[in-house]
Amino acid sequence: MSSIEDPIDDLSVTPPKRWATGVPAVTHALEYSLEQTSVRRTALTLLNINQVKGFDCPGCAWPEPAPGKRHLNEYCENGAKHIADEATTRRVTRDFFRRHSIAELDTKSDYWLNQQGRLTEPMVKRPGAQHYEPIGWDEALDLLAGELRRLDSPDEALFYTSGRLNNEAAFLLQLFARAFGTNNLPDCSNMCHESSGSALQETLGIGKGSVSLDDIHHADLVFVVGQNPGTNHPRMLSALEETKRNGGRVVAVNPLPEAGLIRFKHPQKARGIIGRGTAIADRFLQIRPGGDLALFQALNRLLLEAEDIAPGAVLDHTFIDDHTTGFADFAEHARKVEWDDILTATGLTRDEIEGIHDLVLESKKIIVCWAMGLTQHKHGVPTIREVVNFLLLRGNIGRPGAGVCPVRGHSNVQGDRTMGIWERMPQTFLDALGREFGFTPPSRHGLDSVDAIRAMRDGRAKLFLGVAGNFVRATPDSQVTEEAMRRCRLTAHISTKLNRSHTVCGEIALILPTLGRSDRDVQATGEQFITVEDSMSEVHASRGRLAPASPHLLSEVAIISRLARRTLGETPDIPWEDFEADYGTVRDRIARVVPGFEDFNARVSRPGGFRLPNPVNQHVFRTPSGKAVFTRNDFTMPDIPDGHLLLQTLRSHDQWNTVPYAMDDRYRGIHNARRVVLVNPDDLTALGFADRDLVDLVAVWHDGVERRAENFRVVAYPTSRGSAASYYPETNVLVPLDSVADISNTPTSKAVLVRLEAARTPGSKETAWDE
Ligand SMILES: Nc1nc2c(c(=O)[nH]1)N[C@H]1C(S)=C(S)[C@@H](COP(=O)(O)OP(=O)(O)OC[C@H]3O[C@@H](n4cnc5c(=O)[nH]c(N)nc54)[C@H](O)[C@@H]3O)O[C@H]1N2
Ligand SMILES: Nc1nc2c(c(=O)[nH]1)N[C@H]1C(S)=C(S)[C@@H](COP(=O)(O)OP(=O)(O)OC[C@H]3O[C@@H](n4cnc5c(=O)[nH]c(N)nc54)[C@H](O)[C@@H]3O)O[C@H]1N2
Ligand code: SF4
Ligand SMILES: [Mo]
Repeated sequence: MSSIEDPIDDLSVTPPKRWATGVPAVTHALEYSLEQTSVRRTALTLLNINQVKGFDCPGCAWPEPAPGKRHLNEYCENGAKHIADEATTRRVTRDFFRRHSIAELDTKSDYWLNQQGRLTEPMVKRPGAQHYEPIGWDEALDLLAGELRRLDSPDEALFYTSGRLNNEAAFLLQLFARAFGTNNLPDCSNMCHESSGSALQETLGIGKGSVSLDDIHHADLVFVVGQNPGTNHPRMLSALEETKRNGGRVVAVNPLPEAGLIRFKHPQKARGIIGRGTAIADRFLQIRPGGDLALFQALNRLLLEAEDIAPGAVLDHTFIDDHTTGFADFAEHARKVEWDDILTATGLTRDEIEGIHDLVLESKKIIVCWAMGLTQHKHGVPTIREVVNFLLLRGNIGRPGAGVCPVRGHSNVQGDRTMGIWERMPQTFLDALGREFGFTPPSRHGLDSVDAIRAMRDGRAKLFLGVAGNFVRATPDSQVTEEAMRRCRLTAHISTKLNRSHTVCGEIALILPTLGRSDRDVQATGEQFITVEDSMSEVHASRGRLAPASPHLLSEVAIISRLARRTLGETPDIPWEDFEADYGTVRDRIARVVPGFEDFNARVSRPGGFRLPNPVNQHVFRTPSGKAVFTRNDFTMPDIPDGHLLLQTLRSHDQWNTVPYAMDDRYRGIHNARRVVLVNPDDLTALGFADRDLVDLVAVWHDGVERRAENFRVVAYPTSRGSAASYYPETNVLVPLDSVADISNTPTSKAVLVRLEAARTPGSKETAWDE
């Protein structure tokens, strides 16, 4: 890819912020909104975010407080920016595509592509063409259906989704894929919380978190591990503030001293606007990257030893005896973990770890929250299993104020899984689906995101349909992935905004523009709402309020239903037309197929919706033994040879996944640049580099292929020794496709072994800034 990347020469650096949100956050959100859209639309959108009769913030999966407890402004800076980005009044028209060839668009930055505005009508790139041209909906969907039918096997098709998709459309998409004959349903979750799902399913029998917002508020001790809530789940800080007000404590574990973890100013409260805000983390453990497995092993060893000294006073034996298996085996193993190993892996002192142990002993109710800092490591699954061991030891599962809290990313990523978006849905789900719709779903597992790339690369998959994401930029090994996509017969994307996945085309390519969460959705039977499930299993309705970005947009439900009809022909037991006309009929079917959704339409119509039961909270564990499982996890840590750094690829404050909104990362003090790499000053000296040097990042991987990201400005930064941090997706080119987490197959986006080299071609095209 020859994309002209973001400017680097305007870089300015200020000290990292010690607090998050407050007035500047509100100002920044309004600025972005007014830049993108009108005052009226800004007011209309902001007043409707996360309100009972409004729409669900598409910003992240953090839950809303109960209906009576919401603020008038129940949103954060980033939620507001996210909505403004969708509610923008800028438009991409057919004229735009006439003016810009696909090759030219491919040289533009991700930022530039997004800034062009909302997509307005279906477009096609025909074989050999240099430009997209307009195409009617009927012709577009006939073309796509025809190519699907022409495949030698349904398994040559891939149906990718991101967690932006709502429940109704997700349910229909997986129904369509399976009625077509494949389980090839890769999704963003494969690159996100798959490690959490794998570890929790195995140990607790369900791949979801067990806690509610109320549990967070009333916990004695909350761990926030591998997560940057100030940027990625801002309202989580309000929840943690409440934990603290109720006397609870917070431990943050991170290689970076992230602003929100240190201090927080509540933007909607006078205290937050004027005062110094609340100090969030009582303890901050600046851990080495990938050291979390060792940390929790250390805590577990300390707990076992404390129990030896005071038998019966430390562990919850009743819970362990009644509800778990594997304790003896685990305990024998856990006692053997060596302190030398622990201290090397974590980079912490024994005093620091013992200090946390003391907090644990003082706390009856403990919650561990985590996100990508744990999941995107080679040993992400064992790390999360060890977190579960830690909680099981003192019975911190299935009682108020305690439990597991994988903090989800995309607003409906959890719901999509519940609806069957998974390449490996259990047979019970497939049987129920087949019974309801009169067909036999395929039972062989489908391809996940990494395997989907391999299949396209090797010519085993030929047709790619992406719904609500940006596959080419979200996935690892950008060059390999782009070549793989270009090998396809057809690539099609159901999207709201222009992105790189539209410029990296198969022989034929389609852009199918759709409604966003904030757009009003009117079908034959009238105005529709959709539903989503947040990170804490709350299912609720979402209603768009704005006039759609263009009269030619179809909803995701409509596009999928129409495509299914054209592809599958007559399906007497699947009334696609009814589904499109009345989303309530989709929910009626969900109610009959998906456990926990009985009486769906009635229950979701209540203000605030309903919470799906998590059997773990009744001490019901759907594991083969019927009990929660202690596991033994071999000690392991990333190997960082001399002269190398372990690079983590993360989000700036001004981006939403693959989409940069601006060039700043305010809380970390980075301004006007994204091609920067944060390195500890001592590592820089040891490596022979200095602050602001221009370097190439070169990945080190055993296949000998050179993976290089050019022209990054070094910033001396207080990150933990041995680690470096840089933004995604600019650095995805460095993540080898085969570098994945054991078991979950998640790309190791937080653990890329790199070396720094003086920039090979400083001042090359890549450093220029275009428009
Ligand atoms: N504004 C905004 N909000 C978002 C998103 C967005 O792009 N923008 N994306 C959404 C999505 S899809 C997701 S999945 C979430 C992601 O939310 P996060 O997981 O918070 O996102 P990342 O930026 O990947 O940050 C990972 C954090 O883990 C830390 N970390 C890295 N390696 C390690 C490690 O080895 N150990 C420990 N303990 N910590 C480590 C990093 O320093 C960083 O603070 O956010 C969601 N919300
Ligand atoms: N190196 C590295 N790679 C990563 C990560 C990392 O931390 N580091 N994180 C991973 C994670 S956690 C995730 S979740 C993935 C994210 O991967 P994706 O979910 O695939 O990517 P997004 O950037 O969220 O997708 C943005 C596009 O979604 C479309 N869109 C937005 N709203 C809507 C809508 O309402 N409907 C439709 N149909 N389309 C819409 C727009 O066209 C927009 O351009 O990336 C993963 N990749
Ligand atoms: S915390 Fe997440 S869901 Fe809530 S307003 Fe902010 S971005 Fe939206
Ligand atoms: Mo994610």
